[in-house]
Amino acid sequence: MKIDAVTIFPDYFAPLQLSLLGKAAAIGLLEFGVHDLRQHSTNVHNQVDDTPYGGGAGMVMMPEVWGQALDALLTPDSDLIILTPAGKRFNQPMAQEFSRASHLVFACGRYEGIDDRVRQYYLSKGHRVHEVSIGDYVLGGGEVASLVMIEAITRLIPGVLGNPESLAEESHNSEGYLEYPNFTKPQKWREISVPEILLSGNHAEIAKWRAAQAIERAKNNF
Ligand code: ABV
Repeated sequence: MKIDAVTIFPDYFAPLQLSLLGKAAAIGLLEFGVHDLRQHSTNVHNQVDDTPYGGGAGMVMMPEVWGQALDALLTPDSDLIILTPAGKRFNQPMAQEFSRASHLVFACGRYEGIDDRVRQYYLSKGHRVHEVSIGDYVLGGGEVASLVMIEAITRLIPGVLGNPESLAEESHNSEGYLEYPNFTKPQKWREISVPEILLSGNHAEIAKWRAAQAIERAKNNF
């Protein structure tokens, strides 16, 4: 999978070289491109934003620079992801969907956002355009949100995760995460023992216990 990010802060993407993602890139499973939006400014001051039509606080990112940057990256195989707090909430099923894509382009805007004609234009040209948010809080820009998405998406690509069995594991809920509490050695730590059932070797009873724990935990999320 090819992943491009367009940003005014390319340094935010340094973590892509670390850990499993860095290794996946090193062996050619992933290919990352990070692009400085300012390189596409035609303005003498390398300006990329301007005041909003209709008035109001903040600045809006100008369509011309985004057009130049995205024209250079998008092909019919691309999915354009525009990070915005107003976007569709990112979740595990979306991560699964995107993990099957061949080219993701992350457009990282600042909070006030990108001139909406950028979205309109690429949509009208037949590109797949997704406005996405990672949660109901406001970030300074889309960079960290993109990193979150990239990590959640790429770990689902065969070969990226160290242990493929952790992906195949049955004990995940619909959002894709383990729902019961986990324990490892030592059997007793600071006077707290691992639940006896987990030492029993009775896999049917263990599965029942874990299911009950999962229900207990789920209650706390509502
Ligand atoms: C993108 N907040 S996604 C750009 N939750 C700026 C802020 C922001 C996003 C999110």
